Amino acid sequence: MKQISKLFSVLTLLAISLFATSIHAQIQPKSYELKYNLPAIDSNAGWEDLSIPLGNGYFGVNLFGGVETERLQLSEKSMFMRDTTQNNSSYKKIALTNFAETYIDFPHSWAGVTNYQRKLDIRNAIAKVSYTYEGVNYTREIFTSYPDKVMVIKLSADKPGKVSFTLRPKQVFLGKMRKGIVTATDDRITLSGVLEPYKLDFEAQYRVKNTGGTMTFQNDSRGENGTITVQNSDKAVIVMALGTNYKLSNTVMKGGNNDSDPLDQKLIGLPHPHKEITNSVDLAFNSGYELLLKNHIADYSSLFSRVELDLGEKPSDKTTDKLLDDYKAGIGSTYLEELYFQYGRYLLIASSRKGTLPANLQGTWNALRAAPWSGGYWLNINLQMNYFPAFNTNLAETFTPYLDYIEALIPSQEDIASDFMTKYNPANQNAAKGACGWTAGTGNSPYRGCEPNGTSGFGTGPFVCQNIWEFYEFTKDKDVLKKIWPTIKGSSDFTSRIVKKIPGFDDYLLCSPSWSPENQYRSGPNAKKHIDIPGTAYDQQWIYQGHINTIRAAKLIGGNDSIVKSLEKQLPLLDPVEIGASGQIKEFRTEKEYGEFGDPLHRHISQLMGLFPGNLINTNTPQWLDAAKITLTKRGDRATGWSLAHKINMWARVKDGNHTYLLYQNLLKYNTKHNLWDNCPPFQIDGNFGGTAGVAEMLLQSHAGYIEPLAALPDAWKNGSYKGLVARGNFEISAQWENNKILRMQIKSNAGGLCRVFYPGLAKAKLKTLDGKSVKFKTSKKNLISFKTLKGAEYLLEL
Ligand code: FUC
Repeated sequence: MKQISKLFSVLTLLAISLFATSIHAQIQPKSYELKYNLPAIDSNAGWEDLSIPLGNGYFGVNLFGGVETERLQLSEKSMFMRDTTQNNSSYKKIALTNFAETYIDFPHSWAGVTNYQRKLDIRNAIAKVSYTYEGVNYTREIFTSYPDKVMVIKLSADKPGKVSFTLRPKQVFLGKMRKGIVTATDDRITLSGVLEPYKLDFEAQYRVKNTGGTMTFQNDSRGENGTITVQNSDKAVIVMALGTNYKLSNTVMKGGNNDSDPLDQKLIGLPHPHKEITNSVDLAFNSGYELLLKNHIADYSSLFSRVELDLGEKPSDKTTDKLLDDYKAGIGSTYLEELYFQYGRYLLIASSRKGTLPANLQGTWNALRAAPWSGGYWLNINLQMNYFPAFNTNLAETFTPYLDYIEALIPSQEDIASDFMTKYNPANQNAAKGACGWTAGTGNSPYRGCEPNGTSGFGTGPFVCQNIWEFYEFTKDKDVLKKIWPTIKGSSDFTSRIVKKIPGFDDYLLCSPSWSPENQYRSGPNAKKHIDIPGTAYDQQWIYQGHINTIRAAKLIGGNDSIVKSLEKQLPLLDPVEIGASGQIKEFRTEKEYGEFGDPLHRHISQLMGLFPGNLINTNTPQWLDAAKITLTKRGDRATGWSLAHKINMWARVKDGNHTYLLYQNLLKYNTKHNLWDNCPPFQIDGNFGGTAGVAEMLLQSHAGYIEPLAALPDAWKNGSYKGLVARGNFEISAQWENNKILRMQIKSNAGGLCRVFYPGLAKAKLKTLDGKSVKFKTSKKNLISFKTLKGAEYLLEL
């Protein structure tokens, strides 16, 4: 017996030493939690700073964790209502509004509570509130499930008969623009109503199951405020489903672009969500808590657990608010830096899933009558930034809502494109109305597109397409390529027609009118003077980048599309990057010294779009890369949340790890709320997503034709490892490093094909398959190696 067990341990050791070569086996999944020892204050400021966000793509929930009353505030991305309390800027007139509130009243009092904890487990997307009151330990568990389309709440106590509460959903902001009621029957509460002007029908249904004790329902005399009361139960489970009659389509995106347009009632005739919601809530009710939880964890963790990052510290014991405040005071925490990175991935999964609308300016979360900037789809950078981490942090599935949305938007934008052609370049129109491709502008919503203008001009379409093209670059999926082709082709079709020669600007083909987003006003004595200079860097770089992407796509599609020739002919005339007298990349064509026009510290860094998210400016264009660094330095290290996030990605692309890290620290220190939400200010989700993408960009780059691990590693991240980041070509990369140098890399080839990797010392590395067979590679330039991969195979590089 003894001998057998000895043999067994020898075999185990052998197995460990064989498989120890896999980096994955060595990275222990760490616990990531937001945690607090207080409820969030019940106010708008408390919502923004300390509530815990949950979401399943379809809807969002913010948990406050009160002891007397729990507040679970609900959001849904199509809940647009006219805000009659605002009369200024148009973006505030029809805006995303709070879906409703869910209150749960308990016979408890904060004064008698001990051991209070409120947390969000990011690894499983489950929130928990627990405390002791009069000798009983109470627990609430809450999650939102994508597969079952419901919110699930479990209320329990460690002594029998102690669970008592009243469930009290509530309509908010009722008035001329919002009608609605809440009614209860048996174990069900229905909250329903309609919003103006679009005639949006909305509904939520709750069902309650108690174990032991009693359950009763109540309605007020007007039948408008139904509640359910559970008394002396052992535990209870509440399930809730919600939805609206909104359906994303070309028709819904057309018309109604002017606030008094009768087409504003555009949802009339679409089926009421009642049936679907009844179905979801009843199915969930019958499934029971355990099965719902199992489905949820299986679904969520299949996405979340693909990526791990370990920078050396154990999970902190501090509450998240304390951890952040200490960080602001200069007490570093690589755990917080990991947490913020992983939280961005959590938020993307929570706000963008197949079949839902894309993540909006606040992801999906909004407690206000009218969300700031309408809670819409802002295309001068914000929506694009939401999806910066979709591919490199291994969440490509979250991208489909973006693509669906842009596809629905295009028909109305085709008409706009024709109008602009007639107005600005009729000589080149050459096509019927609606057949000149498409163009985009800044302020879009689930209900309408918009025209290009000074906040974002003709470069916006190709900017939108950059994410779309990367969907293919990162997945190498031929079906994706076929699907995205008409969209990227349509964008280049328009931009190739709109550019023209302008007297006094040599033979170049320039965009005119042309704007540098939001930075069109001269600062200083001539403040507010409009700048009207053709061919801004923003437009020229995006048009150039769009042409390159479309040409590459066309060649892969195999068709001999006539557009390719004309795009290729235009490329040398687009002159996308010009270097000025300060060594900077010029933002405006007639600019000499840096900052001559516009605000030199402006949050939009439009002249560097070709650096990130574009890839025109890279190590193969060293002069441009140097000029990009000069420009970044001049733009400064402080800005709005999303702007800092953009700078993080750009500093990573100029390969300055320590400066990138400084910007990442600034984002955490100056533009982050205690629930780790990005604070533009106000709260905007784009900074979270851009920050997460930036960390990935520090650890892995692949935009210059090869994979470069730790391309911008800061000294502060001396030792570490990561698993599962994705490089273009669909290579999943893991790496381990010590003293800022890579020891080993693991490469999983998801699509086959040639793999090119650059890293100092790589020419001398050993390459083998995961099961130990050595593999030959070619060294083309110093330390740039390449080898053929088999689809599905994994490789190890040891330095
Ligand atoms: C762009 C930015 C603003 C803000 C808005 C939602 O217009 O310039 O800073 O983020 O989007």
